Amino acid sequence: MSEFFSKIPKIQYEGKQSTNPLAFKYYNPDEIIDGKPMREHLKFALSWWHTMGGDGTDMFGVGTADKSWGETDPTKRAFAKVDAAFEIMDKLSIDYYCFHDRDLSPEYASLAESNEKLDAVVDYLAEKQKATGKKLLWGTAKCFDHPRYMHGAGTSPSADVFAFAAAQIKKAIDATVKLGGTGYVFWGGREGYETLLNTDMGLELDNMARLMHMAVDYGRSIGFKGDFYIEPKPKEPTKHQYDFDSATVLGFLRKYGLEKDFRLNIEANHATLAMHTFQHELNVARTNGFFGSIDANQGDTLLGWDTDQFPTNVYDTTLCMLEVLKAGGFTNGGLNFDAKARRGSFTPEDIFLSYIAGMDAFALGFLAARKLIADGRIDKFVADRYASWKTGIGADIIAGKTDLKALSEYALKKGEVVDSLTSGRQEMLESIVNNVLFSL
Ligand code: XLS
Ligand code: CA
Ligand code: CA
Repeated sequence: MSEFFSKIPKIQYEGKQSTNPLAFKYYNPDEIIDGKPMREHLKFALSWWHTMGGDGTDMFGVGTADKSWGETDPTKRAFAKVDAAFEIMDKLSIDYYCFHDRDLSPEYASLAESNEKLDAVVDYLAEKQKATGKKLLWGTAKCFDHPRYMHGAGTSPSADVFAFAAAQIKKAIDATVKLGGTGYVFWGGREGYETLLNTDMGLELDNMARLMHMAVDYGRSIGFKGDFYIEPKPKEPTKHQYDFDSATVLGFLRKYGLEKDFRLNIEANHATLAMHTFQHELNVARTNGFFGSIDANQGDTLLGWDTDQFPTNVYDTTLCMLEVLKAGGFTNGGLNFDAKARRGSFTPEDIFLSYIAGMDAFALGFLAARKLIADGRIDKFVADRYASWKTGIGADIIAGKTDLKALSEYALKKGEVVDSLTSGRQEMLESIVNNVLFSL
C-alpha cells in the first residue's frame, strides 16, 4: 500500500507556543483530563463524503481538489479511498469516521450490484479497523442524490421509491452493524417540500415515521445497540425540511413513539440556517434528554446556505463543549467534522491544515468550557437567579401544592412584586466568558 501523503508527517502536539502549521497547539490526544485522554472526551470523526469525495465542485465550477486517489476506475478508487482515509486518521490522531453508503462505494447499474460492491468495501474497512483500532462512529444511507429521490425518499409520493429507500437503508444498517458503528443517522435530505400545492404533508410525515420504525425494528433484530439519530436542518435542498430544528424533531419523535431509540445529531451550520445558535440547538436536545452526537462545522451568518466550514470560532466551540459536558460527555456520539476546506484551499496539505484548525478549536473549546465550569461564576449566577423556586411559594408550585385560586390569593396579599426583581447581568456574564477564555 502506497502512502498518499508522503510529505505530511504524523501531526504532533507541540503546544500553544508552536508556530508549526502542521502541529496541534491545543489538541493533545493522549493527555489525561478528568481520568480519560482528550481523544476520548472529543471523539473526533472524519466525514467520508467531504474529506474523501468532496473536490470543491459547486454550481459555478468543477472541482479544484484531486480526490481521485490515483484511480480512474470507481471500484478501485473505493478501496484507495479507504487506504487514504486511514492514513489521514492515523496522521491526525482521529479515532472515528462516518459515512453514507454511496461515499464508500458508488451506485452501480442495479441495486444488487451496488450492494455486492458495497459489501466488498465494508469487508475491507473491517480489516483496516481491526489492524488500526479505528472505529465507525455512525453510518447512513444517501437517499437524496439519485434522481429517483427527487420528491423525497421516505416522504416520496411513490411507494416504489419508499421501498427502494428502505432497501438502501437496510443495507446501510447492515454495514453499520458489521463495522461496529454506535450510531445510525437519518438526515432528511429531500424529506420536505417545495410547495404545499402538490404535497400531502400529513401522509408524508406518517410515512417518514413508518420508515424509521422499520429501521429500528430491523436494526434491533440484527443486534444494533447504538443510537438512531435524526439530524435537524430547516432548509436546503428542499425549501422546507420536515426536520426543521431540534424542537420540531422532538415533537415528531414523541408523536410517533420513536423517542426511545432516537437521539439528535446536531450540526452547527444547520442551527445557523434555522436562525438559532448552535448552543440553543444543543441545549434543547440536552434538557429534553435527547443529546446524541454532533456534526462539527460552522456556517457563515452572512450567508443563507450550508457552507460546512471547518469550525474555528472558539466562542462557539466553548459554548458547544459546555453543553456536551453538562450532558455528561459523549456516549455513543462524537464530534464528526461534517466540514470541507474552502474551494480555494485545494492542496492535499489543506486537508490536514483544516482538520488541525477544527480539532484545535474544539480542544480549546473543551478546555475553556471546563474552566467556565470550574470558575463557577456563571453557574452560581444562574442558580441564584432561580432561587425563588427553591423555597416558599416557588417550591410549593413545583411540588404541585398550589392552584390558580391559591396563587391569586397569594398575589393579592403580596401586592406589587416588580421591586423584587434582580438584573439579568448579560454583559457581566459575557465579560466573564471573555475573562475565562482569554486567561487560558
Ligand atoms: C447535509 C447533512 C448531511 C448529513 C448526513 O447538510 O449535513 O451531510 O450529515 O447525511
Ligand atoms: Ca451533517
Ligand atoms: Ca451541513
